[in-house]
Amino acid sequence: MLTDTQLQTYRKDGVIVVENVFDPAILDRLREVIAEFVERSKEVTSHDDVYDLEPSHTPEHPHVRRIKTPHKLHPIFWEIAKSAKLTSILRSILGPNVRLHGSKLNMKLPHCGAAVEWHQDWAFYPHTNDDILAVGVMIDDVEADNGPLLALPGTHRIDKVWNHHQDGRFCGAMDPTATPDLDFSKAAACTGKAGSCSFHHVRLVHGSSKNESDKRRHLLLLECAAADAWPLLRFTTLEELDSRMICGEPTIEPRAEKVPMRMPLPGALAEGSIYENQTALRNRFFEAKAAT
Ligand SMILES: O=C(O)CCC(=O)C(=O)O
Repeated sequence: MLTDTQLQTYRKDGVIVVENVFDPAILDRLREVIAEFVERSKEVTSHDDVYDLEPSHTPEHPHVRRIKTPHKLHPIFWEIAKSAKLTSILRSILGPNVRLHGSKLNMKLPHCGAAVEWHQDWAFYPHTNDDILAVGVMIDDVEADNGPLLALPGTHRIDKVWNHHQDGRFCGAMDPTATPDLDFSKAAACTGKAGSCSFHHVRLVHGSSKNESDKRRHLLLLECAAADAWPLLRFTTLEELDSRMICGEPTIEPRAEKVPMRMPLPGALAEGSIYENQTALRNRFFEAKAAT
């Protein structure tokens, strides 16, 4: 359970970090599972349904940038999503009925972990209401220099979806030169010991810098929605939707709220992952920043 103060902070800032959600034993098991995935990536030479690869990836030096939808690939990810401590926090924020929207494991190796440009998750997956958040399970200690998630507090309360298009197509990122209403210097880093979790609102503006350090940073992102938030896109079947319930009961009565929306259509030139989508972005914040 969250304290009232933590809940108020989440409502005001749209982001909180909670320590000690997962114990060392499950993190060790998770690291072993990840190591097996990395071992198998040696057979892979280009992005596929499981792996998003760093440009430097080779069979000798496997550099995996992301494991896609890990909840579809190994039961440990459901064990984590449904763990008692995590579900009690999710219930405090989203109510009793919570569905997994999606998952991804972002992997930043020492000196080669890629940046993610500023964006709102909401721009990727609009729903009938915005009681949705992403949990960031810190598999390694996350510090200021190994590429933490960076969040702009309070931006989830601004009644707007920023433009994530370029040249008429979705590109999964905001042009930092076209956002005079945002002060990126106010970004807060979500840091914490391994086993801590960050929780960020689906409309919060956030990004992530490169890992310039010699420490690894693996972050498991679990996208969680109130069960009555129904996706406006990529809907498959009721059975599939209901199979992703984390806790509580599913519903066929979506709750429609007056929320700003902008569809991620037409789709990105490079599909597959946010890293691929964002390759189209001309004005880059993190690369430009690294170059100065
Ligand atoms: O890896 C991170 O720090 C977060 C990246 C992110 O926001 C995303 O993958 O949507």
